[in-house]
Amino acid sequence: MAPAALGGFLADAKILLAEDEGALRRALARSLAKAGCQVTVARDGAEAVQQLEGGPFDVVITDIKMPGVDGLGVLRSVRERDLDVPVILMTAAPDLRSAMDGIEYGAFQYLTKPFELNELDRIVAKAVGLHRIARMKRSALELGGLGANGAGDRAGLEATFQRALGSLWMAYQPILRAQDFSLYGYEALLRCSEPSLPHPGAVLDAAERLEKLTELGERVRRAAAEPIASAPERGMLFVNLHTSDLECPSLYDTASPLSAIADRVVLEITERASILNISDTREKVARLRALGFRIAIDDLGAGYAGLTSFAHLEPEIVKLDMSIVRNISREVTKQKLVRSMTTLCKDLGMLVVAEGIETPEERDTVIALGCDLLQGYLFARPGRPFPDIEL
Ligand code: G
Ligand code: MN
Repeated sequence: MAPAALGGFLADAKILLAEDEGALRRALARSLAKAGCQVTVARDGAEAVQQLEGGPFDVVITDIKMPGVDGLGVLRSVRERDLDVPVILMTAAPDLRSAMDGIEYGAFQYLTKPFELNELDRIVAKAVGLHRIARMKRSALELGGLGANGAGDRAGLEATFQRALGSLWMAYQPILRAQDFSLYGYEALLRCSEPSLPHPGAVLDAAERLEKLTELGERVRRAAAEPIASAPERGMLFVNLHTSDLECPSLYDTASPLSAIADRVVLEITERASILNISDTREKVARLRALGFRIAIDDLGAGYAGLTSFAHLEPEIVKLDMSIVRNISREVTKQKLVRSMTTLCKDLGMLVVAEGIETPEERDTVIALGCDLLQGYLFARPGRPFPDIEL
């Protein structure tokens, strides 16, 4: 029996038990039922995955080695449905590799066979208790307005990220010429309808944690290029790169969808992440130019100080971060800064974009200060291809 304090957790706890070995399955099920649990049994992994439909469960207990879908497969399926339910893995032959996988994927605990039935009761009771805490934590986050905040473990994060990829789409935001408000082009912006990854930064963070930035970057570049053929006017396409995309061979592939329209594409490289850890930046950027791409520095004023990004990228276009544009009509320091930037950029043959323009005052000030291109909610919010400009 579990200690008295924990024993209460077992009463009516809903348990899914997956074990292909009949005698052991029956013994475990009997013992858990005796402790008050409601036990659903599965004779293998595939059956366990089916049984998940009848959930939710408080705890899932699964053997690791089973024919067909194994214990880690069960764990992944569990995480596609429930970010928090504890999964206990059982194994006769503990090997470090599968143990590490299991823990990384969010297994709650390992049980090495043979184990005492009391031991199982104790661990299951603890799992039920901690599951309740995890659910409360999630509600607290939601109440605090922080959102469900995704999964706490790798299997959950993978499921979340796959849903994000599945629902990925590109929003487009017009960029206008300051001189006559005509359309210069569109910036393609990553969007998805996965609620726990509510903004592009969250999708990128998830990709980074899963080491899937390359996959995400390729998806974004392909998706960004797609509707351009049907754009109402022949404009430029601005595409955001993550600095790590510079290491991705497909970026330099002459046959990629983006390369096919390279003479209309501006690749934006953000100031927010350092390019110092990218090797041979100059050479890479030269290869991109040889393909026909133009380069922009994005979010200038929000990231690193110093010359590195300018010196390494020698951009054709500079995008001022919206934090500099905000309230610029009332802040003299910002005005001076932008004036110096536009003067300098003009001398160097670079165009300056003012991003995030929200008010007529901001618009008029950045135009007076010499910005060449304009972007922001005042003209158009990012939307499905292709939003109209409101003047
Ligand atoms: O980092 P980058 O500059 O690529 O990001 C642009 C982001 O800013 C997009 O997510 C876009 O939706 C958002 N954005 C675009 N225009 C405006 C604006 O006028 N105001 C604000 N607050 N955000 C904007
Ligand atoms: Mn950008």
